[in-house]
Amino acid sequence: MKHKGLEESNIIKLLKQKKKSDIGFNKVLSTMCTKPHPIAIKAHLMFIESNIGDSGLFPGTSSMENTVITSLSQLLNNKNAYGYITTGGTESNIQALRSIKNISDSTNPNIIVPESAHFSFDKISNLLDIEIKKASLDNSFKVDLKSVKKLIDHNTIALVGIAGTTEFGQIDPIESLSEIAIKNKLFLHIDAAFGGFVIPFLDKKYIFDFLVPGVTSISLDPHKMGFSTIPSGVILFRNKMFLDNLETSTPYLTSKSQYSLTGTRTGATVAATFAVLKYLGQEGYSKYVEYCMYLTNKLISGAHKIQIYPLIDPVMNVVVLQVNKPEEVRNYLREKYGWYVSITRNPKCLRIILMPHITENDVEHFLIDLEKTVEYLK
Ligand code: 0PR
Repeated sequence: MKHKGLEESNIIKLLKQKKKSDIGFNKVLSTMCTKPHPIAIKAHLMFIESNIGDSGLFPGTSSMENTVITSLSQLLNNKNAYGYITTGGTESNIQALRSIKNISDSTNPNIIVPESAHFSFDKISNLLDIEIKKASLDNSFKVDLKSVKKLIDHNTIALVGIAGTTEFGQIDPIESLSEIAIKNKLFLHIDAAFGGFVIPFLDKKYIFDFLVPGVTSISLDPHKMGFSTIPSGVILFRNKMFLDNLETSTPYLTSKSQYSLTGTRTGATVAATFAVLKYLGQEGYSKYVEYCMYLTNKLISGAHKIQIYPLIDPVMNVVVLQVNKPEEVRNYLREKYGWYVSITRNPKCLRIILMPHITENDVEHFLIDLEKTVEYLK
């Protein structure tokens, strides 16, 4: 740090320069985030200094958090769910498993997650000292129930199901996982970080939430398909016991205890999430999901025309395309045409997320560039 500070205009100039080299969202088909809704940005800025880590100083912000938790609990079919606004899917998953570990009395606990689980579960293994057993997938890239059953032993404390897998956008068979969990007296955490703001608004109905009796917790992220600002996630628990098991006393704060992972906790994303939920309502979210699914279907039918086929019929706005030399295709698309796509791990395919910042025109141009790329790399 220099001894003397700079003038504001110089700082703004610097910031503009830095912002210019960020890619942002233009031609970005690899991200599960999108531009926050303008109302979320407004709310975020209004509450930029709010810290609900010391919630007694910010009762207004705190009441917005309660409203968000109640609204999302209702959306996921449990009027009595408990939870809080986290920094995203990783924190939500950590907290769900931390609570489960605290409740269970195993000295050497393990959990069973699908092979398709997000890498946040590898962090959980390391942080919480829980063994992570990975169940294989079936040919539609859902978790294979036989594999799950085989992995259960007397140290297993929980199963994890994914509603909207990071790579395939697939939904695990949550009702069957619930039956296995109940039969074996295991907790069942659902990672709906991506799918939580998609599945309830799809035309086709999938049962993945608290309606399923064995489901004990669900993560869903307002900063993905929820149009809120980063960092906002939500963890919901079926009942209060789970939250109680995360409680830490905070003797010198305005509140007696905390159950969040972080201490100081921004209220800005709480306000942003509150505002965008109020603004869009279920109707607004349904329209966005309908738009993303329209783009998804447009991409799939365009791909068919150039003899490129999806690995699975897309369930949500995640498309996995089978191409030869996927890494080279990805690199060429970026270097030659400026498109950002990613690659799935197993099998290696192109992964494309049709987020609301993508336009119809983008999809058309992408298909043209994809055809030229595949032709060039033949
Ligand atoms: N669970 C699932 C199913 C996820 O897809 C993700 C993130 C997480 C948990 C973790 O959420 P946080 O990253 O909020 O902690 N999925 C995306 C991914 O890893 C996140 C992402 C978003 C990555 C934007 C890149 C990007 O540009 O692919």
